[in-house]
Amino acid sequence: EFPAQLNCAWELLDRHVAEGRGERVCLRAPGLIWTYRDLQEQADRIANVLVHELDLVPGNRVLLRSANNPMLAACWFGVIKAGGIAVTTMPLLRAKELKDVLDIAQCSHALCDTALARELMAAAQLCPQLRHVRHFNTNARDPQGLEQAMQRQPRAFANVDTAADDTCLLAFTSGTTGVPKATMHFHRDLLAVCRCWPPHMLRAQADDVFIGSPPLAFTFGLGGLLLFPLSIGASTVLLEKAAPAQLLDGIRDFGATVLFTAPTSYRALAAHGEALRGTRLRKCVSAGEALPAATRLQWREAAGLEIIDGIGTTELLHIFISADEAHARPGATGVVVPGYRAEIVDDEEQPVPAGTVGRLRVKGPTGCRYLADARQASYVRNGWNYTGDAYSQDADGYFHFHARTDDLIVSAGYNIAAPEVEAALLSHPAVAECGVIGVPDAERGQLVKAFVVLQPGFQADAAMVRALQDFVKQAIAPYKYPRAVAFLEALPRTATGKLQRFRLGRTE
Ligand code: 3SK
Repeated sequence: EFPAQLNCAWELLDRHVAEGRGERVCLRAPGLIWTYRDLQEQADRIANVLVHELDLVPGNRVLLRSANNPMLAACWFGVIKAGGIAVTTMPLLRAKELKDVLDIAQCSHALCDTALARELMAAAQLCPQLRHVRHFNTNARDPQGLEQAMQRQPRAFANVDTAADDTCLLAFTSGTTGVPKATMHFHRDLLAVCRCWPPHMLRAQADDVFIGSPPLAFTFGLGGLLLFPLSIGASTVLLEKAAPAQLLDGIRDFGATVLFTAPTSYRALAAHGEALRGTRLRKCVSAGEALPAATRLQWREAAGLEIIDGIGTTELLHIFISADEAHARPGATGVVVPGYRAEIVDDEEQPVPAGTVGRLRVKGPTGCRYLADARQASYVRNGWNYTGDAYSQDADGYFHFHARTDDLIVSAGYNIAAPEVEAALLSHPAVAECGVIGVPDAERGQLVKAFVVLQPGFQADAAMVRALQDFVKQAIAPYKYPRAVAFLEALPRTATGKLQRFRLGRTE
């Protein structure tokens, strides 16, 4: 489907300028508007700096470190135009984690927002392979600043003639276990994801304005806030801080129409139903963790909009099961995205009948390629990607999430999906957030234990424990109720917002 030689920056960015759309608004941020021509110029100058000042050759890995902002997008394109490999990192990473990324990816270059320089500089001391670091968003007098170097370079750059199968992105995943893995993605993968889920499930238009919270270092954010809007010539708002209050301001101030965020954020935003109803928002996408039916309902009532749910993985780059607004079913993630195949299989890798819970496996135009990691052999078997999720499929082809395969609690012979108990707890008015795990128990093998963050104004006491237990027993099969309940101020989450259940076990 793709020519043997291609650089994805052409289709995502340069094509719009070449075809007369250079003056369309491409990126927005507080106090800043860039057209497609502006972004192209910035990216071209960065590519020139990399090649002519910093000796970058195709295949070199360039670590990118920044909150979501236009310069990060320009750096991302600059690296890819120059034939480099963008190594995107979560802004919250500390020196130790950055050192792991620099080592695993063998980065020779780094482009870093000056606001986040400290931790990177500490990591750089320990990584001799890192030859060049440049900072951006520096003050105008810094001679080492990337912007100053850009001014010394020509305005145009001829993209390196890369192969469709050349790696252009290393995206890291720590999953829920905490041990980082780099996933390799080719130029053609970045275009393939733009042709699968967005036209079938999102159906955005060139006049849409995208906004959201996930960092561009998380492939959910990279797709939703950069690849997808640019692939259709739309515009995108990049917010450095996208907590619910800032997101709400952004939706209002920029007239955003398409929102990408996670269930936790939808729950917080739902509290501002009135403010949301006056906005231009028309499409709301949720991924990153399972969307509880209660959150879908809460959002429908608050914003008058249906959530487009989806599951993707960093390994497969973006969403492969989803349902648009018209086909959403509470409690189901959706159906397989055109272009992908998905099946539920048992432990012997045999497909199971409708309604039976098993392991989800997926194949399609994108797939897992870990960089030098033995875990490749268990993720990809016989051409199928085993995502580590326990799902069932109903007779209509809808996929229902049950748990991560390692989130299944086996208690007194019962299989209990932690997310199902969490969803039940979340529909109690006193519960703001919760996480459920199995803890060792002499009698039952494992015991269901809930860690609960209460809404303001509720009392964390024995009466509340009993109330929550009774509530869960009424909501789902009573054997699933949490026999132990602890109250926390906040839940441990990954930088992408995923609940880290393995850390809950250590909070005791
Ligand atoms: O974690 C997810 O669910 C996800 C969703 C969309 C794209 C990428 C990812 C990792």
